[in-house]
Amino acid sequence: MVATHCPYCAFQCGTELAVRGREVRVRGDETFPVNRGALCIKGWTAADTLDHRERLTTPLIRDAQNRLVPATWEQALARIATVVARVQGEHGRSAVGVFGGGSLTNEKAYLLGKFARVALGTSNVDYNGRYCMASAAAASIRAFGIDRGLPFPVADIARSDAVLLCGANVAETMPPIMQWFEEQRANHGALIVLDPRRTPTATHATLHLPLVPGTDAAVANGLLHLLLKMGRVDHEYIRERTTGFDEVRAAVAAYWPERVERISGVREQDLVRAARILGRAKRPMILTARGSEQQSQGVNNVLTFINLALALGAVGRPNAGWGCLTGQGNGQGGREHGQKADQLPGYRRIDDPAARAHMAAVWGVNEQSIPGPGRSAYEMLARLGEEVRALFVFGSNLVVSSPNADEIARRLAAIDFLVVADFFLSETAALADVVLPSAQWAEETGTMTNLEGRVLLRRAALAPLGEARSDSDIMCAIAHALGRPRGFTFEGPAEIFDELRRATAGGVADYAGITYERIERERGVFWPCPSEEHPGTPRLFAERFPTPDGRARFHAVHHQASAEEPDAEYPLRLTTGRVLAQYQSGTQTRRVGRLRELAPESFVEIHPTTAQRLGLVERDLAKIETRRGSATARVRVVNTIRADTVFMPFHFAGEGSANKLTNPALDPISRMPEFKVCAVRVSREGTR
Ligand SMILES: Nc1nc2c(c(=O)[nH]1)N[C@H]1C(S)=C(S)[C@@H](COP(=O)(O)OP(=O)(O)OC[C@H]3O[C@@H](n4cnc5c(=O)[nH]c(N)nc54)[C@H](O)[C@@H]3O)O[C@H]1N2
Ligand SMILES: Nc1nc2c(c(=O)[nH]1)N[C@H]1C(S)=C(S)[C@@H](COP(=O)(O)OP(=O)(O)OC[C@H]3O[C@@H](n4cnc5c(=O)[nH]c(N)nc54)[C@H](O)[C@@H]3O)O[C@H]1N2
Ligand code: SF4
Ligand SMILES: [Mo]
Repeated sequence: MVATHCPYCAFQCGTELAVRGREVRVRGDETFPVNRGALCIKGWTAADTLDHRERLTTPLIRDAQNRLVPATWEQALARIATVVARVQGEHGRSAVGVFGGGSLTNEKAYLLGKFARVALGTSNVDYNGRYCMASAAAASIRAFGIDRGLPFPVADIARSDAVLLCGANVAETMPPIMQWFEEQRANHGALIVLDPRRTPTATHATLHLPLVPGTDAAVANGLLHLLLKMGRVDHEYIRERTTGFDEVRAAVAAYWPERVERISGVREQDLVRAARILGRAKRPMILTARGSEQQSQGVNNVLTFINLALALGAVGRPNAGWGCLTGQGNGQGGREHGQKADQLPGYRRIDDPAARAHMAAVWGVNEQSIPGPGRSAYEMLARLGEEVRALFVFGSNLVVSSPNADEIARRLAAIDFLVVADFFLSETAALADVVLPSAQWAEETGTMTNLEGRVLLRRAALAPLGEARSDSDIMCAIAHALGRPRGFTFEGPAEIFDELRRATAGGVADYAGITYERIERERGVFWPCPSEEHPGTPRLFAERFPTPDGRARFHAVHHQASAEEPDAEYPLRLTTGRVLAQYQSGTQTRRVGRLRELAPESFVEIHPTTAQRLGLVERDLAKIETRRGSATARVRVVNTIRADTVFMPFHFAGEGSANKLTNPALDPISRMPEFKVCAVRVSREGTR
């Protein structure tokens, strides 16, 4: 029995693997305190991807006939070395870009940043977390001086007496978390869900607020307006632990309930009821996820929810506060160790001279040789072929998951050289010049940091299939092939982790005191953990905030319209998201039989009155069009969605791909694309 963790989402359920030869069976680990044995269907079926017949088992190289053909590692590495040398010789070092992912272990995410800065010497490295929780991260840093998604363990949910859950459909996106909400309800706690759809999560709620997509800030400001009027804000806390409240009080004065209803569609009486529930609560908790965050106003939206939590005096109090539900398996660790364009390991800033000096010492390089900040994810992709002429991708299927995906596919096809490391020939890998076969979750060891900031150990139970190699071995082999081997020789992941510990020492996300042995013994260790004697930090902010004056900062923010509002030509709003049985761009889960049966194809959810007006019935094929592109999807007529809004999952490629439609308008601070709102028109395409 090998104790490890699920390969998918940030809940990182503890699992036990029964291994016989190459046959692996997964079951929930009842002793792991986060999921306590529960798994969702993706976790149960995770082993189906391991020896799947479509696994990549050798490198592939594009030949003269434009076909991807099997090759040896030597051939693939030689090809990479030649082309990288040429592209960098002609266009400069930053002409080679690197795109990483939040599913990489901490060791790999750390090494990817080092690979980019030290082996390639490029400033252009970023990752798919920019599409995920970057808005929450930026807001959290502004308000609290630190970004740890949940500043408390998930078990705290059970003891909060009122949770406001914003843009999160956790019943489908991390189902085992529902046990904590069920416990909360059994303790007489209330749950308010803010979502344009009555999702499976909203059906568990005391109160569902079905807002117009893109209007979270108006709702949050409206709630604070009411709480002030009801005399339910904690003035003592505000005085002692925060700054900037007066500006916020002035700003929310303009959000009286009738106006909020006009903007957001949330009925006045429901808003008042929500304010009463929160105002009465002793341990109010506000949680946000992608619904509120993936917007061109994503940072502002989160700041308004943080304002609310601060005004209630909740942040830093046990079983209360604000938190972001991080999404990807290592979405938390993936944003700490330097695969971001503006960041060095330990959540240090790349433009901070002290941070640069520290990393230069750890890496044994000259400080001047470390490049400065590069382009953020979408900005790098949107300029492919101009500034960036060659791209390495580790852990993202970006032609399916990027907004305005047709344009990104055109850009990728036009660059000089694309290298993709993956387990399967993803839609992105299919466009590559060189494809490298990566080891999967059960074939390599490494640490993951879950949504609570708890560092966990994922253990190898099998050897990599065929000639697949761990991404860290791949990065090291490329560095050697490029003739830049220094700092790219490791005995194994533990040695990379030891370097990561030194790299993060003294940083915000300090892992210096965490060891594989401690993680095993203690069932995970919460960062910051600056020394081996330090117990780790499950809860933040009890005494002070890591800001210069120790106080949390309020931010006065106004509702702003989404970048693209409906009009006569495109009269409906499109929002996008997830379903239970598929994961992300679907590379893994679309290949698992049981998941494919549950969620076989793309669809569009439409309210009955809207469907009737458009002449659409259940199972029709609808054509969905925006200013970016057009998609075709199966109609689902549901009364769980607003009549002015349609919903599509983004898990599918080809004609049904939601991202052919989405708007790449970016949040000015986090550079997060507006996946959750754009203007669409829907018409009947036919039946099938
Ligand atoms: N089954 C499954 N689970 C997953 C994943 C997966 O792909 N599949 N991915 C993982 C990852 S990486 C992530 S980031 C998480 C995401 O987890 P969630 O954030 O829970 O997932 P989403 O479905 O993207 O969005 C949540 C909800 O936001 C609502 N929403 C849309 N527009 C708005 C808006 O303007 N305001 C508000 N308040 N809500 C809005 C949608 O209707 C949707 O129900 O899930 C993780 N878990
Ligand atoms: N319209 C719309 N678009 C969205 C979203 C949305 O809500 N709506 N959500 C966004 C969010 S929150 C996210 S997180 C992104 C995610 O979208 P992507 O960045 O595409 O993430 P994945 O689909 O997880 O892609 C991971 C790819 O890497 C491979 N992979 C997984 N683990 C590893 C590994 O360890 N090593 C290597 N080499 N490969 C690996 C998988 O097989 C897969 O092909 O999508 C974003 N796109
Ligand atoms: S909730 Fe997330 S971590 Fe748990 S089994 Fe499902 S996909 Fe895996
Ligand atoms: Mo995500």
